[in-house]
Order: sequence, then structure tokens, then C-alpha cells
Amino acid sequence: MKYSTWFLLLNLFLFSALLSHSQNTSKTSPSLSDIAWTKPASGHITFKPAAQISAYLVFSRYGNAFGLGSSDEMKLIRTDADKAGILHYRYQQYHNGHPVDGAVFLLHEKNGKTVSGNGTIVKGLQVESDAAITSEKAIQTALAAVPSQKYAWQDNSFESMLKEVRNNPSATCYPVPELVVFDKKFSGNADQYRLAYKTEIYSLEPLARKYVYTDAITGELLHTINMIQNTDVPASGLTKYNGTQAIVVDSLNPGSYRLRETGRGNGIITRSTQNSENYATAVDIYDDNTNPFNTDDVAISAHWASEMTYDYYFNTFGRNSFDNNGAVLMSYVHYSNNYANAFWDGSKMTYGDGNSQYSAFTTIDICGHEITHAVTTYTADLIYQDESGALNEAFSDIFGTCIEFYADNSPNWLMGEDIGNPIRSLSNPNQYQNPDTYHGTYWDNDPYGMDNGGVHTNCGVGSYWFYLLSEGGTGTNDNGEPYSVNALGRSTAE
Ligand SMILES: [Ca+2]
Ligand SMILES: [Ca+2]
Ligand SMILES: [Ca+2]
Ligand SMILES: [Ca+2]
Ligand SMILES: [Zn+2]
Repeated sequence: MKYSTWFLLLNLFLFSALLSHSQNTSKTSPSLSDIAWTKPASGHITFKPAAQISAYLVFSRYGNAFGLGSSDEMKLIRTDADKAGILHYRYQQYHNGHPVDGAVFLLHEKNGKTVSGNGTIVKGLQVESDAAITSEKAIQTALAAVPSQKYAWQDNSFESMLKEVRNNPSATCYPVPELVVFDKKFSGNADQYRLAYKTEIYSLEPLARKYVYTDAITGELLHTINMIQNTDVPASGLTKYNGTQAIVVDSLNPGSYRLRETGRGNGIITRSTQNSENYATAVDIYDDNTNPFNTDDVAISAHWASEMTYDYYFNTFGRNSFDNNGAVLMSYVHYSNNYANAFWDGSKMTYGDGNSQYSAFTTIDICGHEITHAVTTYTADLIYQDESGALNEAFSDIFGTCIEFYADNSPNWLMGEDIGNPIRSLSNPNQYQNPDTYHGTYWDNDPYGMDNGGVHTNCGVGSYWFYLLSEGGTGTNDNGEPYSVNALGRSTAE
């Protein structure tokens, strides 16, 4: 064959390959680059203005281009509108009908056109569709992983309270394993994922709420995630932190008032577990007059802080409580004895009175921190582990501090200063052994698994980022790189 003929054939071959490829592109398998700019590393995409596609059509039309196979499905689980008129569609990836844990993708739409998207889609999954072990076996494994003197479903009063709160006579804390597609590192690499039972175990003694993952084929215990998001804060000091503040209470009759209100969202309720760990026997906080309402300074602090947190989110972002749907802000104070901590457990806030070293955990920055965990659960839903967990903690410190600036007449960039020694600093994380640089000094790899991958340490990086954005600053980071950031001001940064 002459060289020129060979060359011609090669060109024909290339051209026909190109043709068939372009046919694929336009008909059976459109490419994402037709409609959007992508940043594969971050999972962030920006839709081209010419795309003109509504969020509802993105996955049905471009599923292949996102790496979805015939066994995959993106299910819309939630839609939120924000003040800027942008609709946020939250999609959960399913594989063989099972949710892929952590694989959530958001599409943001304005005026009926998708403008951007971000999140995780696990491409090329090939995971079994059916379990080889029973859900009873998964429960046994999960119970062994979370030993307890008393599980929540073994406490009759707790169970009856749950039925009442849910308004559902069959509601129970008894675990119901759910089949999910899971990788304990949430890596996004398909070959790391397997079919697993995800079982929620709620223990009252000791207090624990955990997701336990069990391999649905081998029965092997894969992973546990601690779902109680707490502020491990050292504290000491005053029990009444902000002097006399305007609060709203519930008037039962002229001589009886209690720490409840219904004006903000669907309400704010602050109660006491009376130094027990039993929520079912919690009581309201009463006073026989309102001037002053002074029967329980610790509870009043939590109530006021909840009100200020509600107002901050509403006035700053137009957000109606943590779920943007008016969810009741329910706080329990005087939890247990010598309890130096506070936490959001997925539905309510709980505050301890502290111990010999620290005073009660109902300061404005700590209350704001805990309620922000609830906001995070309903928005970014950052997995409470490793770097996403550190961001979860950072956002709680950031907004806890913004709420302090909003409501407190002596605000600062420290966390927990009013319960004694501050526990963290946003302006100088190194001061409390937290990093200010990604993987920098004090970065915690949590080798012993004490803190979900160092979430309460590595949060310093995100917190310092927000501090610099707000206040500006110059210096050299732990990588030897100089930086100089102009202050945006806190109200612009938030
Ligand atoms: Ca209302
Ligand atoms: Ca009084
Ligand atoms: Ca303060
Ligand atoms: Ca503070
Ligand atoms: Zn926290």
C-alpha cells in the first residue's frame, strides 16, 4: 500500500470515528461539557448560560455524563429557596435502590435555569443489590458495637415521649437497619464501596447515638459514626453571662410564667432535666412574675441565646429556624451531674452545668455553636468525620461567634471564654493548640480515633479563614508562604 493511500484510509477512519462520536454526543450520550464547566477535583460545576436547563431535567438528560449507570438513580430529597431567589435542589444518589451514603448532589437554579451544582456522585458503582445476612444479625453486631446499660427503647418514659413528640403511636427508638452503599472514607471511589446495613443505636446510659455500619454480605463491622455533636469546652466562671436581657416567656396565668415562647418560628422551649439524664421527667422553668424572671439564670441564658440565635439567622439570612421551616428550638439545661459539655443530638440542645472547673455551658457562643450544628444538618449536612467534620465544627464556631457579635455587648473571637478559660480562638487558633494552616502545626490526624478524625482541632483552619476574611491580616503560614488579606468586615464575610 502506498503511503498516501494508507494516510487517506487513516484519515477516513479518524473522521468516521469522530462522526460516530459526535452522533453519540448529540443523541444517546450528551457530554457535560456541552452545558457546563466542570472542576472534577471539587465536584463543582458551573452551567453555561446557553445551557438553559431546569434542575429537574439535569440528571434525566445528562445522567451518563455525570457517571450514573443503569443501576443508579438521583432522587430529589429536598428543595429550599433562599433570599436571593435561588432554588437549591438536593439529590441523593441511589444504587440498586439503596442510598449511597454521603453521595448527595445539589443543583442551584435561578429563574428556572440551573446555574451551578456541587456535591458527590460515585461513578461506576458495581455493588451487590441484596444482603446475604439478615437485618437481625446487623442489629446484634450494632448492639455489640455500642454497649449500654440502657438503650433508649428500653426506657418506657423515653419511648412514650417519642410517640408524643412524633405524634405517632408506633414511633420507637428500636433500631431499624437500612441497606446503604457505603465506604467508611466516603472516598467517592466506586471500588471502595460495599453494601452495608446502617443501624442507628441510641443509648441513654451511657449517652450515645451512633450509626453502626455492618457489611451486608460478610457481616463484618465496618464503621461507627458518633452522631452526638458536642462542644468539648473547658469552662469556669459566672452562671449569668449577659446581665438582664429582654426575653419572651409564656404566660399561663397572671401568677405563672414559664420559659417558652411561640413567636419565633414554631417556638422556643427551654426546660430542665433537673440534674438527671432523663428527658421524660424534664420540667418547665417557672416564675410567678416577669419583672424580673429570675428563677434559673442558667436556663434563662439558654433561652435568651436561643432567641438571639433565631433572630440572627432570620435577620441576617431570612432563615426561619434551623430547618428554615420554623422548627422548635428545644433546649434542656441542668443535664446530669458535673457534666462539662453541650450537644445537639439531631433534634434538641442539651447543656450541662459544668463541674468544679467550668460553669454552665449556656453562653451565647456555645448555644450559637450548638444550634448551628442543627443548621448544618439541614443544609450542607457535612459528615461529622475528618475534614468535613472539621468544617462542620468550624462553621459552628464561626456562626457561634457571629451570634455573639450580634447579641453580646462584649463580643470577641474566642469560644467559651465565659465558662472559664476559652477553649478555642478563631483569631489565633495556635493559642489553643489548633492549626491555622491546612495540615499545619497542631493538625490532628487523630490516630487513636478520639475525635472523629480531629474535628474539634482541625476546625481551626476554617475558623481562621473566616477571621482573616472578616478582619484581614498578614503573616506567613506553616508552609512558609506569606499571606496578606484585606478585611472584608464580618458582616460582609458572613
Ligand atoms: Ca410562630
Ligand atoms: Ca421573678
Ligand atoms: Ca463574650
Ligand atoms: Ca466568645
Ligand atoms: Zn460542635
